[in-house]
Parts: sequence; C-alpha cells; structure tokens
Amino acid sequence: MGPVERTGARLLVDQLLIQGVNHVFCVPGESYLGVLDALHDAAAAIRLTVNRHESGSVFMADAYARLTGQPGVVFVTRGPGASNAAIGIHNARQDSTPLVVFIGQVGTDHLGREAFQEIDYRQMFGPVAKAVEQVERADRIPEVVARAFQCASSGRPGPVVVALPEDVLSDSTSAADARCHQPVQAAPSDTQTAALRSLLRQAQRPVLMLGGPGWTGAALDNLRRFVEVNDLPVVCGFRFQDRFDNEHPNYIGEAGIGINPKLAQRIKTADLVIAIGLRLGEMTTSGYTLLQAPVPEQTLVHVHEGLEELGRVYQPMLMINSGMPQFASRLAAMNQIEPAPWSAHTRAGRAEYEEWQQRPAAYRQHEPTLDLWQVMRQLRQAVPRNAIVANGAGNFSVWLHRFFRYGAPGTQIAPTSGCMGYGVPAAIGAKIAAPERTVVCVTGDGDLMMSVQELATAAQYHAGVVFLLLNNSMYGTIRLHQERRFPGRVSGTALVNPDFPLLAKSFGALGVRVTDTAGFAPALTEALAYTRERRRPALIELVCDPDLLTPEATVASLRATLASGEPGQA
Ligand SMILES: Cc1ncc(C[n+]2csc(CCOP(=O)(O)OP(=O)(O)O)c2C)c(N)n1
Ligand SMILES: [Mg+2]
Repeated sequence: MGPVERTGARLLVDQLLIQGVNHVFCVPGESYLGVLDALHDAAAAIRLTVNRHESGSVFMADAYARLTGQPGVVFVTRGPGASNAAIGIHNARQDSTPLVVFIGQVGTDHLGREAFQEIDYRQMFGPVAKAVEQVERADRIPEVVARAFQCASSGRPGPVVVALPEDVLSDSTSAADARCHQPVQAAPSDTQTAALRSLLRQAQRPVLMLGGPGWTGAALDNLRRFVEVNDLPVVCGFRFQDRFDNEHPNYIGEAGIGINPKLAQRIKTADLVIAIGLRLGEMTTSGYTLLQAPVPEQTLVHVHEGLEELGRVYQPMLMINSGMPQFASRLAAMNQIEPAPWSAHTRAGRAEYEEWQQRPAAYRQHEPTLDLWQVMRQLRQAVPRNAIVANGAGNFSVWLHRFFRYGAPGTQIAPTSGCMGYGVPAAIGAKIAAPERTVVCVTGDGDLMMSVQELATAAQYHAGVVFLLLNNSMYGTIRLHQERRFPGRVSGTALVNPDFPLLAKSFGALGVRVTDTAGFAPALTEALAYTRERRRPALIELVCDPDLLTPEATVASLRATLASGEPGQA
C-alpha cells in the first residue's frame, strides 16, 4: 500500500490481514479501543471471539493455532489483562505454540512512571515468552508485527508478546505495509542422514521417540513409512500421543506421567534412541531418568527444530537441527536397513502396551460403581477417529492418556505445561477452528472450575463441545501426593462443588449426571447428538469414587504399601 495516512490501530489491523490472520481472541480493554474499532471494519475477514477471562483467550488461540498451523492471535488489556493472560503465555512456551499476544500499554509519555495498570512487559514476560516487543512509534508497527509473526512461527515456535502504547495506536502515520511472514526451518544435511543410517545399522534394540510441534499430515505419513519399512518401535512423548496412530502395531506407548514401567525399562535398555521433534523434558524422560544427563548410556540421536534445544540437557551422539517435514521426507527416502534384527523387540513392546491397557490394577482392591476404564473404552468407540480430545491437568487425564487411543494427527490437545484450566477453553477454540469435527473435553472438578466461565463463550459462539467431567470432589492429584508423603492427613485438597449439571444448564448447555457405568453410554449418545444438532455445549458429570486415586492406586492400597515399607508404584 502507498503512503496513505492511517491511525496506528488501523495500520495494525491491516498488518494482521497481511499476516494471514482470520481470527482474533480477546477480552476488551480501553487501552486498545482503536484496534477494536478497526476490527469492526475488518469483520468480514477477521472473526473476533470475546472471552470471559484472558486465560480463555490465550488457551483458545493456542488450540486454534495447533489446528490451523497459523499463529494464534490474542488482544488483552494492560496490567490486569496481561496478568490474567500470563498462564496461557507460559503454557504456549512449554508447548511451543506459535502465538502473537498484543497487550495494551500506557502512553509513551507516561512510560516508566508506574502509571495506571503499567507493567514493564519486557521484564514480566522476558523469561516466559519467546520474545517481547514494544512498539514505540506508529510508523514501526509494520516492522514489529512482521517480526512477531516471523519469530513466533520459525525454529521452535512460541508465544511473542507485543506491547502497544495507547498513543501509538491513535497517532497517524503514512508508513507502508510489511509483507507476510515466512516460517523458516532448517533441513538435515546428507552427512547427517547418512550418520543416522549408520547408527541404525549398528543397533539391536532401537526406540524411536516422537513428539513436538511442526508436524504436518504429510510429514507424519513419511515418518510412518520409514517406521513400517524398518519395523521400528514408536514411543510418543508426554501429551504428543496423536503423532502416531495408537492402533498401529509399531506403537508401543507414551513416555509421560505414570509411564508403563515396562516401557520405561525398554527405553532405558535400548541401545539407540532416536528422538524426533520433541524436547527431552522432565515429563517425557520420567524426571531425567530414562536417559542419564548429560551423557546417556544409549546412543542418542536428537532431531529438533530449535537450535537451542540440541545439547541443552543431553549430549546426543548425533544432533540434527531440522523442521519435521524436511526431516521426515529424508527418512522416507532412506533405503531399508537390512537386516533389521529388532522385530521381536518391536513386537514385545507392542504386547506390553496391550497388556498395560487391560483392567487397572487398583480394581483388584476396589471395584468402582463407575468404571473409568470402561468409560474411556466406550468413548473411543463412540467418537470418530478424527475427533479432537482436549484436556487440562489432573489425575483424571491419566485415565484418558492411558486408555484412550488417539488416531489421526491433531486429535490430542493437551498442555505439556500441566496447567489446570486449559482443556475447557482449548476444546472450545478447537471447535471454533474445526466446527465440523467432534470435540470432547475431559476435565476434572478442579480443572473445570478454573475456566468454567468459558462455557458462556461456547454458548455464545455455538461451540458444541462435549465436556466429560470426572468429579471426585477433590484436587485428586495433590491428594495422591499428600497420601504418599503425609498419609491420612488431608489438608487443602477437599472440594465442595456446585451442582454441575445445573451449572451447565445455566449456560444453555445440556447437563447430565452419571453415577454408574451403565449410565455412561446413553448419556454420551445424548450429548453427542445434542452438540451436533443444537450446536451448544453438553456436560456429563461422572461421579467418581474418591478412593480410586489412579488406575494403580486406591487410598487404602497406598496406605498399606507405605505401612509395609515397600516401594509403591502409584
Ligand atoms: C493452574 C494450576 N494450579 C495448580 C496446579 C497444581 N495441580 C495439579 S493437578 C491439581 C488438581 C486437579 O484437580 P482436578 O481437576 O479435580 O483433577 P483430579 O486430580 O482430582 O483428577 C492441582 C491443584 C496446576 N497444575 N495448575
Ligand atoms: Mg478432582
């Protein structure tokens, strides 16, 4: 565009259009009224979703970004708005989600005075966001916005914060537009792929670990071809279970919280670990025990988009800085390794996964009236394979992650940062991004109540999400840790909850309570039909047995184990 006079706010919205933005999530504030006004004119191209809490805006934008592959965009107001958004910014950093979060700021002539709601965002978000920018002149809006999108989407993606002083939005400028950003990823060299092949040729018990951002459907197809040709066992990292079809005979499980002990052993005793796309973080490595830091016993190959992740904790034998599509196409082109002596090891890994999916050990002590093992199996059968399943944090997610089988890529939306309150808005954001798909959110009584206000957003935007609430009337995860460390001394973990079906109904949602196993299947059928036909949310409250802490442990079994002095595996 030529030298047209525009306000900073209008120039900013024009840059959003150029960057390909078609959806913005926000809670309004007087600090960026001009932007809201410019969005009014751009309404045909940019949809605006207004939330009830800024964490909801960021979590919804996060899910939207994961599903569309485009950076999610959020607007929040200064001070309090920014503070409410912080949880989502932290989560997006840990999840490597590309986001651009615009935050209102005091006028440039008051900066540094601790003016009304002023925060120095560079200090506040410095260690949290991938980058923090503050635009201090209207004519530099195009440059800074382009940089924010470029940074958010290249290398290891992440959240970028952009502070917008009020006068910068109201000033006029004839600055020219920027261009659309171009996400940039590295590619492996011939030498690196040859080195990988040579390490694989020497292996007897290799394990491939998969996860992280940046995968496309085509990249995962290429990876699957490589896995099938070489009959390799595949482990998905913590909350990246949808990167490989869980029904596939080469899938052997998730390296996450409550890992199958046999899988942990298989990884520990592997002679070659090829980690592709995922961070070798605390949750995926069982607290840095599956691999020793800094020099693991296994030969380690680490492939990651972010240069800074390579050699961060571990010193791999081979490090490859590459985007996932770039790396996977090289894998697909690699000649088959012959002979591959590990087929029996792959089959054994799969058999251990199947065994781990059988009836939970805790049922030996305690048969629950409402069987969550059956619930997860029935859920699996009732929803299409491309259904999106979101969750937040809590022990309820252990049942889902262990007994559900994720199918296609982009079907799991779960926070690797373990932040409560994520699942509810993320599921709504996913439904807004993909209205034709079935979206289910599995949540807990603690987790739901951290974002319950977003049910209003779901109703307002016709997001027909099915919420499965596992209500055990407590912060069960913390109670589990409490029973291990301070048995019998319940402190700060019991909850008195509202009438959840009634609460759901007040938001215009279907609200159903299920108290036994037989009640679940009909309730799910009703909820799926309701969300599809009425385009409104539905909530199924599952009244859970508080004694059943995990699939492995009841309160009684945990106390007995501790009393006998045996090391428990809970
Ligand atoms: C925002 C946030 N606050 C606190 C925690 C610590 N925390 C982890 S799980 C949990 C309890 C979750 O309760 P609920 O959703 O009821 O699930 P349950 O463990 O009972 O199945 C808490 C308090 C957290 N992870 N995130
Ligand atoms: Mg609970």
